[in-house]
Amino acid sequence: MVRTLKCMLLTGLFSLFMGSLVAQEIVINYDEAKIPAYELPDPLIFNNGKKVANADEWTEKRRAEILEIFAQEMYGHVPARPDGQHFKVLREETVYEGLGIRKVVRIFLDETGKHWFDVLMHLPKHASKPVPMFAGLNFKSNDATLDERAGSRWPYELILKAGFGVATAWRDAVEPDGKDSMIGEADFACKDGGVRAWYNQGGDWGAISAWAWGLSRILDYLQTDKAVDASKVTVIGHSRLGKAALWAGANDTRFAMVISNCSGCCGAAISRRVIGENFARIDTSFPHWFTREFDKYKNKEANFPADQHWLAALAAPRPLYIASATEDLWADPKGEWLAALHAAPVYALFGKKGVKANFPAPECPDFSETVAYHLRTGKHDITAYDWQQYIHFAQRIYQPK
Ligand code: GTR
Repeated sequence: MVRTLKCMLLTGLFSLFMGSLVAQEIVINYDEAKIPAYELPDPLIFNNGKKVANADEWTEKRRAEILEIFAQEMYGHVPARPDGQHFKVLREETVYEGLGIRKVVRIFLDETGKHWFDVLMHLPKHASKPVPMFAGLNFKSNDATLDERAGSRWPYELILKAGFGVATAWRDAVEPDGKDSMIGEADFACKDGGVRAWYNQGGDWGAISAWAWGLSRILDYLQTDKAVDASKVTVIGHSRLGKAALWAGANDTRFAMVISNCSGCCGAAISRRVIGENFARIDTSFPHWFTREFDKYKNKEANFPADQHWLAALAAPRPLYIASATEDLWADPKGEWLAALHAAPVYALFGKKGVKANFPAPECPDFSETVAYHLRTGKHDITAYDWQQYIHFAQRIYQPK
């Protein structure tokens, strides 16, 4: 009898313990059949409930409302260009058997000379006029991209041969990708503490906003470089840096085109599908990417006042390219495509078209209109295949025959 009681007590305690474990567990769904019923919010309804009537109302009023929602509730505000910013070309050399020029430019963020990050540029050597550019951050360091070119993340020769230049800076030189990067004294802010610690004018801004800010600083430089056609700079990014590219393109309309590669949750993927990575997971693993306001949406995607097709639509009327990979279920390929699809009503205000109505098969890029999408066979990555599609798209847009 005593034994049975003891046993019951232990079982009770055990299930209580397990219960609290389960409560803390973040459930990840990969089953389309288990996606909750959801309704996508309409980007063309003003906060006051009125309908956006035309392109001017979008550009002059609604766009700013949406930008503010993402700044306030998800990423934090992106501050303006810092005073005293200036540039210095550190090195220039011919590379790839005369195909290109490699240039390293230091972006000094103020007059002290203490706060800076470096941009690695490749430009076609024999261009007869200023060239269109791709600009994006990298994960491992500028030098590492030189080794990654063969592995196709940064296929420099491919890009140069197509007549494009490409500029990149190391993500961590702008803002380290660590949870503690808000903390600490930063003398060389952009080397050690990160730009948020030094230039804390954005208030509570997450690393995604800091990276977006860094991308705009690269564009500031590109606007001064005579070899570059600054009216044709495409902001591009993969994964977390794809989130940053979308956010940079939303904030800074000087970017002429926006490319999101496998950007997933809080990038291009529709959040209300709650499939693959979700708000609770991303905000637990990477709280430093977001403003603290975002915490309240953990397990509450449907409460978020926007969804990611609104972020995609902030690229309008500029060309937008979203891409996914078949095995990248964590990033929800279908959800990324749906954001491209549902950005269409905003593009339509400008007489521009979005993607076709059917989710495309792998290796069947849908890029004949202003919003493009492709699904690549394979894993979470940015590959030469992806770059080839982006180049084709950009060639059509920038160099019409
Ligand atoms: C994952 C993260 C994603 C994505 C990815 C990446 O761990 O959950 O949101 O950004 O990292 O950046 O490679």
